[in-house]
Amino acid sequence: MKLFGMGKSRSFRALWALEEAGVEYEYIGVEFASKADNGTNGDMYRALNCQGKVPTLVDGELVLTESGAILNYVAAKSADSTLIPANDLVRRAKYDEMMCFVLTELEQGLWSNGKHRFALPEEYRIPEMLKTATFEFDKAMNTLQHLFNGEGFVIGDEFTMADIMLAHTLS
Ligand SMILES: N[C@@H](CCC(=O)N[C@@H](CS)C(=O)NCC(=O)O)C(=O)O
Repeated sequence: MKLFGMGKSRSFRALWALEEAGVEYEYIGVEFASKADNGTNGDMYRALNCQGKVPTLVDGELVLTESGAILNYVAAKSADSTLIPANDLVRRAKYDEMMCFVLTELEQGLWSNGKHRFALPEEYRIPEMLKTATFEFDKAMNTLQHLFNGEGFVIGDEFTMADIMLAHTLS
């Protein structure tokens, strides 16, 4: 497997997942917004990921974008079958709930904050969005406390990819 990523970004959660899974992989660092051979705007990378975002995982013919999908795929490839609940329907449902919650609710306020502080081209940044983003993040953090009390692991007493998703997002 090959993971294309960049330092402090969502690719770190995919890198962490590969390490936990104990699978063989090669990490290929890319450079944001560059048209160079290793750049996210270069032809090679755009052919893999049309948005020029990270992470991207390549496994043979499979090209996978979206960090949540990558975590689930890597867990399924691992010899360690505990990284994603497989046989217990209730644990799997709670796992999916946390993955979806982090990606759609918790990340939203954080990402809006990042986008309007540095990620978007300056002409699209709206300073007033920061107040809204903080409001939304606080709401999501309140909900998180109902989903997970912070003790042990996110899903019962075993470490899963949901721990990576939540810990990486909060960090
Ligand atoms: N939903 C995607 C988001 C990926 C994403 O936005 N990655 C950021 C880095 S954390 C990126 O590549 N941004 C570059 C850009 O927006 O052009 C995922 O979870 O993988």
